[in-house]
Amino acid sequence: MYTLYGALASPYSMKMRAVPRYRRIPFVWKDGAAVAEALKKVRAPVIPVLEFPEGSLANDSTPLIHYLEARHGNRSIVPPDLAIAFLACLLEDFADEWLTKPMFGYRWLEEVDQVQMSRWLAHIDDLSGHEGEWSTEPSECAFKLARIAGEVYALLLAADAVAFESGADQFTFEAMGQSYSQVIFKYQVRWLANLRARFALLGENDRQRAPGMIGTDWSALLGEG
Ligand SMILES: N[C@@H](CCC(=O)N[C@@H](CS)C(=O)NCC(=O)O)C(=O)O
Repeated sequence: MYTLYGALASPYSMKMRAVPRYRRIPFVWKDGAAVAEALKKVRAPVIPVLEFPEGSLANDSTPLIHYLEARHGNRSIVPPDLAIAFLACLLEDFADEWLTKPMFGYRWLEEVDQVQMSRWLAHIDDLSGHEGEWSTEPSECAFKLARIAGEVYALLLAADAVAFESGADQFTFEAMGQSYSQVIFKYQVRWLANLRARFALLGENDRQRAPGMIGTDWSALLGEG
């Protein structure tokens, strides 16, 4: 049996918990004091932490989701079409590493958002009863999100990587008419390399579909690597 350690207020924990629920993989959910104990057994002190049936513990939601994909076949959450799977991977990274920034404001500053977001979270929280079939085309919403990610997050990844390679401590980039600066984030440098490696693994046919699928900002950045 798996044990998942997390907290209700942690978006990464909620993302991770939704996966075994949808996939109908049995697990035990623990929060509170148990989390502090689990955090002693992993390198980066962040939640969620997954304890495997064999007893080892690991964290970082995206790789954990892929371990579960490798270990369990039913109700996979990776689309069978490789180009759509790449789009899904890109949107996940965008949500994990960029949408966390606006999330806090949009979710909690205004009362209307507090009500709306609480309802939305409750809706996707348990998809174990959901039945469906993969669509052959991503939704219009997925395309639009990929474009927004290309106009902002792709530029962050590019600026972060260039600054890291030059040995700088900080980087700055301009998007949507605004300037944004932060300290180098090595984790995102690794993710850009990971996205480029996945992009390179796509066959010729799927790579040609990429500009229409993920937008030209992304295909330029990922093709460079
Ligand atoms: N890349 C990690 C990020 C996990 C993460 O940042 N979790 C937050 C809670 S939502 C945390 O534990 N923050 C504590 C800290 O940064 O000290 C993942 O995808 O699991």
